[in-house]
Amino acid sequence: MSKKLLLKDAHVEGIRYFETYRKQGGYGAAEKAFKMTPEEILEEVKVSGLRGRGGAGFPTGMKWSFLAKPEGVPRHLVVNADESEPGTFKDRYLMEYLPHLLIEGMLISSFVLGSNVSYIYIRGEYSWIPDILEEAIEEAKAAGFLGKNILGTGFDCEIYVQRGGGAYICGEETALLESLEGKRGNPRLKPPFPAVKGLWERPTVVNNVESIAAIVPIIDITGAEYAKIGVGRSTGTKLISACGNINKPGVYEIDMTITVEEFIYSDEYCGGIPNGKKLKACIPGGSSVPIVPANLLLKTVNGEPRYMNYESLADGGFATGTMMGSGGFIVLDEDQCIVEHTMTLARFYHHESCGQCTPCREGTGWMHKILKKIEKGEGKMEDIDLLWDVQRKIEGNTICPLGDAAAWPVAAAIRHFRDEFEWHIKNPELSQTQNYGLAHY
Ligand code: L3W
Ligand code: SF4
Repeated sequence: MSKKLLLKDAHVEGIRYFETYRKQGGYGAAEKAFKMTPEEILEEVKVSGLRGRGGAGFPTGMKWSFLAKPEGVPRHLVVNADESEPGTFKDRYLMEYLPHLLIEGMLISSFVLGSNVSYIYIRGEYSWIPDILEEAIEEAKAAGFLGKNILGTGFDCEIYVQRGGGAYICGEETALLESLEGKRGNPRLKPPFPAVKGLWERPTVVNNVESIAAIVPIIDITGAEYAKIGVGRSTGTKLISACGNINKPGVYEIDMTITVEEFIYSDEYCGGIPNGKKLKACIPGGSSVPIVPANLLLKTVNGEPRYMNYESLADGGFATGTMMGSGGFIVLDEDQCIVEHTMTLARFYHHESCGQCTPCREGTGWMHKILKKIEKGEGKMEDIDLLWDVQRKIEGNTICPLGDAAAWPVAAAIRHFRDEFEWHIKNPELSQTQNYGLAHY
């Protein structure tokens, strides 16, 4: 059984409220941290090996150490709670059930970074969660864990919650900052990175909800102990939101040593596939990461079992591997149509493109059009090559990763499931009425 660090108290009744959270030992890590220097805490975070839980897996301690500290310029911590990646709902769970874990993590992180005013930028569609967060902030403030002169240390910290307008692109960190400044959420060119020029051109650290929540157990058990959980550079625990054709959809905390097979089939996690259906494919890290067929999902290119961690999922690179991404684990059984699925994603990315870059603005639209044509049984064989060509022209040629995120699913679908695209073209009359018994397992 995986060790629980973040969700260990998730089912304690009333854990959403300060009193219960405190009774369970809550804010103990903050009290411990305030007896340390910011440099000592930063060292713990570095030693823990924590990697960003939003998708990129960038080492958190390293990001924090990049924060510029010009004299007299305020610095900010911004929590990215704009969780909009299809298949990803683990931050929602954390904020809804354990708001104080996030606030305690923010308090410790703000202390390290020297942020007296920190923000949570939350996805607009999570309309009921800002009230939960704001209530928790008020409770923490009343108990002296936020506000002025926290625990008599002289450190001041306020946390504000900002609701997004419901645009996927505002999860990209620089678009988020633009939106937080009150502007249209268009991504900025990087560099400069937010750590140097972020919110209102001030040095800013943008971290995912789960990354900041993980600071609490790191301080509780020490960075060295946290690093012992997991394997290699995949340290600690990771939240996975599991959905699709599984018996037990939900949010699971795993320690990154379990195999993909165990995650899908064991009763502790997804509980297998309904109606005894076979596994066709899976997208393990949110819609932006490459889809992987069952045979490559259950073992690596070297024939080793594939594990639920950053390295093992990426084994083989983009040709045969995928990514841990945000941990949005989408399972597709044998009845699912890969062409339809890829078309749905293409429609999403086209709709969500901010339109600044021509390859993304135009390319996502073209990919959607071609996929729609093939899916309806109106495609030609050349359309598959055209689709491949369009996605190639997007990848690496845009301001932000949305372009890559739109291209990768299409590339992976053609690479692994070309026969399904061909089936649609060869069987126009069956195209919309029948699903596909093509074997990929
Ligand atoms: C200072 C440097 N900072 C890098 C920072 C950078 C950022 C972090 C990672 O995209 C991925 C994307 C989605 N000095 C720095 C530096 N940084 N070099 O490190 O940067 P980067 O560019 O590798 O990634 P990103 O722009 O943060 C995130 C993928 O995640 N994704 C998206 C999921 C969506 C959600 C959601 O809905 N919650 O997570 C899923 O896989 O495609 O590739 O902070 O500033 N030299
Ligand atoms: Fe906008 Fe797409 Fe360019 Fe990102 S890649 S800046 S979403 S047009």
